[in-house]
Amino acid sequence: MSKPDRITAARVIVASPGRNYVTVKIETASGLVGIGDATLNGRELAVAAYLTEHLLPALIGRDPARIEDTWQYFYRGAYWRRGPVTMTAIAGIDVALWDIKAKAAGMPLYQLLGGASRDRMLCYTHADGASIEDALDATDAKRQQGFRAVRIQAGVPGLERVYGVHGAHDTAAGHQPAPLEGDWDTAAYLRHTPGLFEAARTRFGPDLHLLHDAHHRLSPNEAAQLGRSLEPYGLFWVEDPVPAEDQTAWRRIRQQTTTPLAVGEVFNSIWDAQTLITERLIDYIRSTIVHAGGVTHVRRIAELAALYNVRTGFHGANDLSPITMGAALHFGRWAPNFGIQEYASHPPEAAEIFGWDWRYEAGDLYSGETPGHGVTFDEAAAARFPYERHYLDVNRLKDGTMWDW
Ligand code: CS2
Ligand code: MG
Repeated sequence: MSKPDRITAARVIVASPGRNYVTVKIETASGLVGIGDATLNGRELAVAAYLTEHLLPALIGRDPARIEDTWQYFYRGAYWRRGPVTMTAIAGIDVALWDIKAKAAGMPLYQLLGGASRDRMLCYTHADGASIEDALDATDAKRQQGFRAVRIQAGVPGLERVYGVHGAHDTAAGHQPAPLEGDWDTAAYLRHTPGLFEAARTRFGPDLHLLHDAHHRLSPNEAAQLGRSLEPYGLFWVEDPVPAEDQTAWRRIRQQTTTPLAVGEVFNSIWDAQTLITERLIDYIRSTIVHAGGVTHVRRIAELAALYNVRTGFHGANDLSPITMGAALHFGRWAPNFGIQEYASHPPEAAEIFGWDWRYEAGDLYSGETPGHGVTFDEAAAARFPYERHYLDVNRLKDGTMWDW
């Protein structure tokens, strides 16, 4: 039996090509290199420190092929298990090790997972606007690019900002001093939103898949009202209608509306979704590879979901690096219960440090065939884009009460 390979080096690179990304790079004695995404938007350095101080030193000398054992070692060994920082850090290592194993096997990652269940993955993208007309014009522009599924968000009269869409801040000032603040009025939103989708159906007809993200802002009963008010417009899904800590609250929503429900981008373990999946309270699980412990753990979530006819709808905002998109497309190519992949394109500068073989065409995404996950990372180029502190926005009700963004 040949001598097992050994991990000889592992490091974290934080770079900001248009926005911050955290990348894990692992090297082995046999000359293999694997990379993983460990980006946690607004908390990047917390993950980088967790990796650099607490995980990567213990990687050196380990057999890179022992992915499951390494996952268990860092999950059970943390003692203080779960949470977004811990699970994003583990994910960065996990994806880099799957990249190495697939390269060692000379095959694209989807083959290692079990081969292709499909050749193309339906995707959806974002269309936002300050008004309904602006949002529908943005939607039309995405249709012209071939998208068959679009998430539509429109400004609500009386509110300053379009919810769920990051505000622009003065990046010339370098580190952002504090989060931008949004404003919110649930009653105004509930009055306004049905009109957005009535106008969308009138303009685009029945075939375009329409999605919407309520971004954690409603109560269960308000979410039930929203879902019921949108039933005439046949949405693909309403996402994150309520904060997801209280999984049982979704029973109320499910009893009251047939509008499909999606949740999970803020989840970081199977336990966050266990009740939602096993009680069939949702239709799509959005937990993705970078924030839910990597391929090793997300595979467990997807397999549990498959038992209950819940499909994947992975998070794919541009604060997840091209590495996560690459790994997600290999995962989506294999997963028997793949549903849809979110695709909000990365900043143009990202292509100066990442290279990828996945591609978009006519509303679908295609994984590559390169051994591994098919994404490359130019560490020298990354040095040209130093980290800058940027926050996720925060949100307040009109009376100043802190609310969910
Ligand atoms: C949004 C995200 O894409 C989505 O569904 O919820 O853009 C989310 O706001 C960001 O990923 C948070 O970093
Ligand atoms: Mg979302």
